[in-house]
Amino acid sequence: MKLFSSVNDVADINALVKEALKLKQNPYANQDLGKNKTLALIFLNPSLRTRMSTQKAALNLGMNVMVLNIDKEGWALELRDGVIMDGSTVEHIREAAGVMGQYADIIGVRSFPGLRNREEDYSEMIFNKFVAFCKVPVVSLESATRHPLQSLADLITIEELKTTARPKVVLTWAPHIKPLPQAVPNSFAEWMCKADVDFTIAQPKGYELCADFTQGANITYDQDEALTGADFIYVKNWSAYEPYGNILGKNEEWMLTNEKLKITNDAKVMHCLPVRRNLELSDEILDGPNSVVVHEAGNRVWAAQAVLKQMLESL
Ligand code: SN0
Repeated sequence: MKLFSSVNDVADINALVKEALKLKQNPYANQDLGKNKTLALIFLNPSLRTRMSTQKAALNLGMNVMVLNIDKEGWALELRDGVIMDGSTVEHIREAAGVMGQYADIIGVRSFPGLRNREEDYSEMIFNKFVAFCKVPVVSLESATRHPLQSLADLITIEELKTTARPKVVLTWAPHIKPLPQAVPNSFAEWMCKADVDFTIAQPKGYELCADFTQGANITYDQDEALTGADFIYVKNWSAYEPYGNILGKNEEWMLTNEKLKITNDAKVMHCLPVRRNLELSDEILDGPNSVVVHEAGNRVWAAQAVLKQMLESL
């Protein structure tokens, strides 16, 4: 594997999940594979799970790891071509990414969307420039429109915890005070549409995701209808795709509670984290027996390790 930016870069998602679960059983079996190989993790935005789990995954494979919080510790990056750099930007992404490719065998990049210019965000301008200029394999650590390592960890979690062959999985919108990216729900939707699950998305009117990511999903504005008989509930806020990046009212009644769990099949509750308690998800759910959010975050290691292993094998 030379690029991991979406589910479309994966030849066989079931095989990748199996590989991840095998690594979970025997994390240090491939210590020689990463010997003298270097992973550089480049963050343009904050991270806890992605940073630590990807670093741990690389160490399990015997790799060396370098982390650069380029937004705080690097030179201010210029992304546009053909401009006179007489303002605040110091270094062009062409040189910056090119240099990183000299130091690393694999590069991971995190870059959130600006949520102002939809065309720019959905063209994955920043992520694609890193890919083009660094000239080594690149793994997405969440880009403007997708978070594939998260989605792979989510699928691993569902595979591990499911009690029926084809579980009902519901992605439900949750309230928030800030406009958040569509990357996590887009990505979760496109992975679930390819997985062997019965997949439903529930959201208030106006929060429809870009249809490119939701082909084959059941889509409803009725949260109760969606939750009925659910085996897994994936809770996430996102801002509107149209008008792009907007918040369309509080919709506080969309927060999941124990009362709402009664109509589910004792559903397991998932969230990519970070989660704002009692805004997106109630204390009673997060501290109760149905929450699997910490277990899910634990699986981020095996998702990253399965992907890095395939990349190392193709170097
Ligand atoms: C990010 C998102 O894409 O929704 C990262 C998720 C892995 N979440 C946030 O930016 C949360 C910010 C906040 O203020 O709650």
